[in-house]
Amino acid sequence: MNNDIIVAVSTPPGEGAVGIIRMSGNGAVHIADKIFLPYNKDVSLSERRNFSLNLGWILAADENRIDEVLVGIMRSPHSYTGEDVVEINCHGGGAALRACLQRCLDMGARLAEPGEFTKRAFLNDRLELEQAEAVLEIIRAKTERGLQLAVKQLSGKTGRFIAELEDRLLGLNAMVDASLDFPEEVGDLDQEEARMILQETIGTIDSWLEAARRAEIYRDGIELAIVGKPNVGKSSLLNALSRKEKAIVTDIPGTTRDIVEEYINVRGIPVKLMDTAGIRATEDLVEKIGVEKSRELIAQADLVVLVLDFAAGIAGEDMEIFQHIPAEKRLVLVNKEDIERKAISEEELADKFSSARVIRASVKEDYGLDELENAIEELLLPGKQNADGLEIMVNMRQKNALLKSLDFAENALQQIGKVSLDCLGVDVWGALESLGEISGRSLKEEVIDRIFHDFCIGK
Ligand SMILES: Nc1nc2c(ncn2[C@@H]2O[C@H](COP(=O)(O)OP(=O)(O)OP(=O)(O)O)[C@@H](O)[C@H]2O)c(=O)[nH]1
Ligand SMILES: [Mg+2]
Repeated sequence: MNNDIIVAVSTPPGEGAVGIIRMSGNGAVHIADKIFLPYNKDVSLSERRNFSLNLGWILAADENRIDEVLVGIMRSPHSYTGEDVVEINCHGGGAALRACLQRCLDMGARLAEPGEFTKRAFLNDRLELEQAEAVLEIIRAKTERGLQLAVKQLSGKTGRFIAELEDRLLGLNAMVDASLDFPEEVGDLDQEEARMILQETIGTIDSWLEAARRAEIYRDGIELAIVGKPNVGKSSLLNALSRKEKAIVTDIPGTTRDIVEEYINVRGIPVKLMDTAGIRATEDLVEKIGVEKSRELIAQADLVVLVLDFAAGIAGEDMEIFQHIPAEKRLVLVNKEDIERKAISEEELADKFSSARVIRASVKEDYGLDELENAIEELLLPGKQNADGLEIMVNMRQKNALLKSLDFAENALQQIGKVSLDCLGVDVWGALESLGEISGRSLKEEVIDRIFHDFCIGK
């Protein structure tokens, strides 16, 4: 095991009431002792109780006081990393914190690499691999909702789920191996049961990948493009949704030339809004470039709101843009509902946009925006009511492992009865091993145990 002492500032950069320096490694308390002058000089830091908070000063090399601090001690193994951990609570702000950090380095600690405290927690069996990964997700979570999901993973939900899957596949693996190695005692493989186990496995992995896709939306957010003809109220919509006066709004068509971006939070989903130049056939070179960009954005965005104007009616250009938007990304917002003389009828809307969700709104009077937010959520997370709470954080590595496992399981299911037990075993083993990449569990010994346990061979 790595025995050096690592240290880092563990609070975010910038001004704050307190800034915390965290040091981990056996001997960390000793290092802190050398640079710390306690209020109560009779008892040195090394002699203090575990989990005590100790008031005093951090001293410079020339014994001048750098900062008044509170030092917390958590000795091995009862700490986050499982090693001796010292936390020095300094006053926030750069200078004192940096000087304290430097003193720890002077005394022989080294600067921690990103994520190294969590890595040590994993290496010292304080955290499961997924829990360690969840900690990193927590640090990165963008919205409250994303944070809740990360916390859920940390509590071991993922771990239990994987363990169940592994267990089922281990059973199947034992069935295959037993029929292969002890045909006399065990007989042929029960194909019906094997099929059932594989179907269950595939179903579970599928639903898990779906839950992961939902969680990804909360974690990574989506991009939403606002498109439509000039002057329909696209920039007004961006301003209303973000509650800022970010984009310029005028009654002159062609006001927006560049793409204006703003981040908002829709029911916990981080959404990047992109307001575009009004799309129309034009001779103006600058506008033409803007229109071209709008087309690109439609392709790139996860959702597209086509804004229409009750005052202006539906033009050929509107239908052309609408056709450009893939069906699963389409939302139509008919704006300026507040005006008296409407140029768009209900029949026309029903007729032309039957395949899309149509929302009547007045950005000016703050009407219909709630419905728009609902529609965004429903398009992204269909069936949310039923599936609420079933989101699970999965990172790239875990997702790839799941896809691999799914692949093996599907192969195995197809091959039952068609190939030798040997070949079937390879796929079942592959499915298991891919899951092992997530749990970090080595299965080799358990497989052997299972054969002897389930079939009582060699009793
Ligand atoms: N009556 C009424 N006017 C609105 C509403 N929403 C926007 N407007 C007005 O419509 C005009 C155009 O608004 P913008 O938000 O600049 O429209 P845009 O689609 O961004 O226009 P371009 O940038 O030129 O493409 C402004 O005068 C707005 O005040 C609404 O709900 N009702
Ligand atoms: Mg605009």
